[in-house]
Amino acid sequence: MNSSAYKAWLNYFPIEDRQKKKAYSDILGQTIAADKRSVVMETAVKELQHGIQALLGIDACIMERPEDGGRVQLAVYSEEEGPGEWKQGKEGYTLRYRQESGYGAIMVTGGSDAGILYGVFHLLRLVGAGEPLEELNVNESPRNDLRMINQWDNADGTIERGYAGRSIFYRNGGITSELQRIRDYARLLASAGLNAISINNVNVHALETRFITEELLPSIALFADAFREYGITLFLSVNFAAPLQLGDLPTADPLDSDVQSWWKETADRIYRFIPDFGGFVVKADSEHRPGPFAYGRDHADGANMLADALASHGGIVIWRCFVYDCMQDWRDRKTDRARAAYDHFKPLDGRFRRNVLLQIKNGPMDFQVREPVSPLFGAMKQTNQILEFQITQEYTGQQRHLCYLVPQWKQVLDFDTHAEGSGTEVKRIVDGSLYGMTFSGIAAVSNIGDEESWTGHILAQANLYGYGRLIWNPDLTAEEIGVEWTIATFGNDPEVVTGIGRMLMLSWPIYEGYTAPLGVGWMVAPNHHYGPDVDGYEYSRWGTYHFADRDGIGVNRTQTSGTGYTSQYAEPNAALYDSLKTCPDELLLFFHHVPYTHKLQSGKTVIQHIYDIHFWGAEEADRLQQQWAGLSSKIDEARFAPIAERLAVQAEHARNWRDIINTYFYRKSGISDVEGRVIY
Ligand code: GCW
Repeated sequence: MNSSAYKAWLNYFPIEDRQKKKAYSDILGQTIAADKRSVVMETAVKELQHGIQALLGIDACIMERPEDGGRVQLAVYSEEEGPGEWKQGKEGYTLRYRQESGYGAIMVTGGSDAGILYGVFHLLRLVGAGEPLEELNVNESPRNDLRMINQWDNADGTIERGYAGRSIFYRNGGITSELQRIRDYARLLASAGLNAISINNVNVHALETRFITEELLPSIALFADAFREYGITLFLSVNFAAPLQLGDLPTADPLDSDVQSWWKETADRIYRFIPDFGGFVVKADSEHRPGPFAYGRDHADGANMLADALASHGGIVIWRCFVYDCMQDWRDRKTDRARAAYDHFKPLDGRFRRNVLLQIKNGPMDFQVREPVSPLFGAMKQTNQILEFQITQEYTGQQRHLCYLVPQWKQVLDFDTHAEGSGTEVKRIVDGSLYGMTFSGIAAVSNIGDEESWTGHILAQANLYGYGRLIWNPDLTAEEIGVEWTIATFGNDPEVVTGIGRMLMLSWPIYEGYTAPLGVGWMVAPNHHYGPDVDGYEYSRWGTYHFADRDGIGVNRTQTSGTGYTSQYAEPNAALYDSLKTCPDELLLFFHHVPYTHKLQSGKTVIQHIYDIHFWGAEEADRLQQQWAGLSSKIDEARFAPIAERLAVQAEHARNWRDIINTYFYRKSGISDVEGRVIY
């Protein structure tokens, strides 16, 4: 697989400008000197050589004696021996230009071999973008320690919520031995700055429960080897009831000493095969997965037991907070799914071991196109936390629709929780700095499968890349990341860069526009979650309702007359959301039930907003298609055509969303569109 779609943002288009090419060649096209050759350093050198070859058509040679120096030098510095300005930490790096007598040289120095690998990818990205190297002076270090990807891949080869083919890891119940694709994936992830991966679905079925056995660990270890080459640590999702389900013990009670020993032996076994194994990801007592509740124990008991098994090896437990009642009665108006994570976990603050992290979804529900930020961020001051995003577009168009999610994630990271007064943004909580957490970071559900393009919709590659770049540095803007990605993926023709940039940046508002309005969410068909189906979840057990009737719509989550969810936020957010006067429009229906005639902050009524935004969204979806068509001469056919096809499908489905949603609310409310547009 060698197509432009497969290469994604590592396309490395040959430099055509002759002057630039010469300037780069003089520096990069000569000699490479690299420190001690660990696996990751080998990778860094290989990537540098590959990039130079692709960009400049030159085979740079490797110095036999690195101490003699080279035009590009890769060196690890520790804090003590490094240059004075060194503050980068283990995965950080610096890129410097140095004028030697008669020639220029580039120094890539890292806090570790992984730092150097990141530095090499950065250097190549700059060259690909045509940036000058003279005066190069870059200092980088990741803001988040753990920068993780979660695969929701199943051993049968399917991917839960996967929209880009089947698993690259498993086929027909077996673990693949085709490691090239795995290595290529590792390469993409590392080049976006990611350093950890869990390789199986959090819903751990019978086959995957056996991944921790003597029989299957050798194959799992091969994955670990492939990821290790790129500085990526491997994790497994485990089944809390494994000792029971594998037939070894009559119980999985976390306080039972046999269970504790079973997990210790299991951990010892795993580390025999994978000495740098990262640890476990656990979905317990959630959506019918087994957990400690069956034994009258709580989440701290469960997580700590696993943490103790891993502790002597330096492993960690990532315990998910996606715990709620998925057997709710829709007639019961008091239970509020949004409250669940906080209600379950907040009382346990302070009880978790140092090597446990709680993994919290960005919002209180489930990766909707718009949700408020989970109130758990900032609420648990004595507990390590990791934030969970979803790159795979389960509720955001399933990679048939364009939806660049970086702006959404950016809003989450920038959200001020006020947990310690103003300036307590989510990004400062999850990077561990605020509460001095021992482990912290960000995880996200992957959007890749075995399709040639990795992500199905080629433009959805921007989400995988953008995720990595944003969590490396949450202060980057979504626009900057979009531009960087476009240049690396399609080259730096200014028309392409602005055109695609505009499409990316508008795509989330557009998608939100023609789907679920004002923070209400859902309105999709049960099971596969592709819409529109306004009442798809209205009378079901999942706790996700909009309560639309002839008079109004929305969920009352206020303190006085609603579910009280708003009180889970610190002030002033609690009051802000609680009051109809101050609640932001985009989240109005998440927090309040209002009449269709209620006036938004924007001055429009709710019903008119619904009509307007749906007409606008569908029109803009059409325009995306036209914008893309305008770039036809500038994009290779192999990528132009499939993207055009997706955009056509999107425009058609957007019209469908528009008409169904508008018609539904017109029929419910009996209120006409003031502009008299067609509603059925
Ligand atoms: O959104 C829901 C998805 C499930 C998923 C679950 C979770 C892996 O629909 O498919 O299960 O979230 O996050 O555990």
